Amino acid sequence: MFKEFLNKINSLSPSSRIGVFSHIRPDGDCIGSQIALCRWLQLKGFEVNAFNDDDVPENLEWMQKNVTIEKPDQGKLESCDLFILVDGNATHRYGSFEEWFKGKNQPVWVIDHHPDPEPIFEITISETGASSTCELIYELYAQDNVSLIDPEIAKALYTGIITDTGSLQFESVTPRTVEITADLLRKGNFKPNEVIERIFSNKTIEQMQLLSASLETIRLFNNNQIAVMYVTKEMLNKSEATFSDCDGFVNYPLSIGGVKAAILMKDSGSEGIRMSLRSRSELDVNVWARNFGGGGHKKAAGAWHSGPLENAIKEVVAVGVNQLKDIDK
Ligand SMILES: [Mn+2]
Repeated sequence: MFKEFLNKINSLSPSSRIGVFSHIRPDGDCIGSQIALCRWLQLKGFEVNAFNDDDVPENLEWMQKNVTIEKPDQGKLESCDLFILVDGNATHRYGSFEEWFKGKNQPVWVIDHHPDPEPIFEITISETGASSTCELIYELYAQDNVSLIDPEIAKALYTGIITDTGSLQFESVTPRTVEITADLLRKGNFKPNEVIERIFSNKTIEQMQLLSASLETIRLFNNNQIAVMYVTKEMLNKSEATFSDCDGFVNYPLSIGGVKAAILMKDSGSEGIRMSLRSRSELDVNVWARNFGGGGHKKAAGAWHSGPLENAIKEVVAVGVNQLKDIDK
């Protein structure tokens, strides 16, 4: 999987500077894979910069020990000889980098597990069968020298696998994923709760109140097969929460018996509605999201609608209902 990648890395001058990007609105998998890849590159002797336009979420900040994720700027970007993007396979997922990189000569590589990579990268490691990008970074270590994985790296990779698989519950989990997870626990010499509590047990009362209000918005469509839940700006104001507090909310409507797919709509009024689509059936939400300028995986995707909310619900649900009809044929 990493043969060409390793050959090319090993042929770089040791003084090369490598810029590693994680995608905007970062999650556990992209930050975990970014940190673990940066550590590997550092251990190989390279100069490394870790970039993201956005702040690292509070519950993931602890991962930055030997690697600090910084905002990209002109000077730092110019000084990089190579860029590696993790956990997103299109340049628009990397914020300002997309504009900056136009017309530049530095090679760009990508390591990712989302379908349909943009065909523009010098090296594309694209494994849609992998549970997470962190699983792929583990394979990079395994193909190079697995004993380089220390507790810091193990915890970063573990975090990404856990967050991208709903704690090893999703269809994307294979025996290999579980083997890797076990090996990370061994190499990192830590207990799962040590990491899990840092990631998940950090909810605020504002978030709980927002969740409570959101649950009341759940509506079911098409014989209770599609669930829609929403959060509006007014709801945020009332509970003094932010849209980032809605992380994971979509799993509640998705867990209703008989529901095949669920959507969380985050309505910012004039700025439109961001949507998270989740499936636990053959309904492909990547295809669904592509109707609304988005995409992702079969089971998890994101999209956008200009609003207003009731129109969005009507139009988005209609597309899902049609997809269900095609499946039933
Ligand atoms: Mn991922």
